[in-house]
Amino acid sequence: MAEGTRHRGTTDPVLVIIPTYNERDNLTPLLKRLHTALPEAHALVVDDGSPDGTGEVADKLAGDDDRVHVLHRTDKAGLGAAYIAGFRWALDRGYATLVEMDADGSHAPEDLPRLLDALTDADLVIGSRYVPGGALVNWPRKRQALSRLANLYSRLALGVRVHDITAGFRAYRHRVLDTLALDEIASQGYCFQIDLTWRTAEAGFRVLEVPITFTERELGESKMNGAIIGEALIKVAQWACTRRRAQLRRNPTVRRLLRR
Ligand SMILES: Nc1nc2c(ncn2[C@@H]2O[C@H](COP(=O)(O)OP(=O)(O)OP(=O)(O)O)[C@@H](O)[C@H]2O)c(=O)[nH]1
Ligand SMILES: [Mg+2]
Repeated sequence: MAEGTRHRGTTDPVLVIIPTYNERDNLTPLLKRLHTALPEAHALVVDDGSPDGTGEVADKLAGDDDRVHVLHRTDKAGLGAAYIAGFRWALDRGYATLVEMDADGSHAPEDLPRLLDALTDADLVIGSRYVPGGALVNWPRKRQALSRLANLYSRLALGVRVHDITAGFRAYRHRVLDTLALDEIASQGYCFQIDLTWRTAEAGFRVLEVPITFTERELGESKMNGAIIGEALIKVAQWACTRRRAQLRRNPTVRRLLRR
């Protein structure tokens, strides 16, 4: 790995994975901001054959800058599948820190140095909207309510003490993603973030949240839809049942009853 991709000693080298679907107008300014904030980081754009030509914009950026890489996939297969492909790409190449960041400008690259600094004491750092200091800018009330509800539901169902479990701005240490069974992860939408947080916490890794300012996209369209919400509702309920069953099996009274 080139020395040039390193960041402050402990968590380097860094790869920022950016999934894209129809983000043509957002990509160039975002990468510019990223490399102003973190000149040494590499970026991997994972594009699912965007009809608007995002993939070609990414190729052009990669041609002009060695720090930019592109992974082309043929069909729109969801955010989760794009990230899994990006994680595998990064693990194969030995990046020590893997960052998730949306392409729509909601996640400010300027917040990344703080996330990476916090990773010195953690295995997963989540850029959180819902810890003191976190903020939302221009996000419609309905979306805020949905996000808050999804977080409350997931926290109660899964018992994970994370305030922004659906957040998509995160930094993982290599060892976390190398340990988790990526093959088993089939979540698509923001449920993917819940899925990974839960697995990371269950595996005993240290999860920290740092406040970020989340800004509603100015260009392009959201890919959020009813199917993504439905997926999260059903999957979280299933994981909650699995967790409860495991807790019961560990309970001495239940174990005695089962042995009879
Ligand atoms: N490669 C790939 N990227 C995707 C897919 N769906 C969404 N994305 C990207 O994932 C990121 C987050 O998607 P958004 O549409 O902003 O959805 P969101 O952030 O959950 O919802 P909003 O808050 O409404 O923006 C963006 O960079 C999208 O371009 C997909 O199927 N494949
Ligand atoms: Mg978004």
